[in-house]
Amino acid sequence: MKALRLLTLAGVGAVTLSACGGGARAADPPAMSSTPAPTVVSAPATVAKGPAAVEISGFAFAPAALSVPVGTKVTWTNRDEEPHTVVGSGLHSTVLGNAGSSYSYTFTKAGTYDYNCSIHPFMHGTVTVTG
Ligand code: CU1
Repeated sequence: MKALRLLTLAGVGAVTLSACGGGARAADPPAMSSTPAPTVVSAPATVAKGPAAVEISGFAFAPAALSVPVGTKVTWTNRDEEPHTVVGSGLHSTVLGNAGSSYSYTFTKAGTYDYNCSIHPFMHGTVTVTG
């Protein structure tokens, strides 16, 4: 009996809440109460905040173009079963031979860092570091 009474009270509460929501402001357009859409960045590079990650998957770096502020640590993680590397512009990983193996580098100077995979030279990536 006690459980039934609690359920009944909860039901009354729900009715009361929905009654409040059905007041005069119910006619407001839905856009007024919804979360604003995220700002669309027109730059082609992915802009990272905080630590940044690049996935190596399907013989490609993703994102291939990344933009980060100075001081950002970027971690590349191999998701392929094939070995890959991250080499160029001061970047020099060991062979990331297993899926899940990773390489990190902290960018301390602004500039454009081009890199590729030394095993598959067609794999290109760029990190743009902004001051
Ligand atoms: Cu590779």
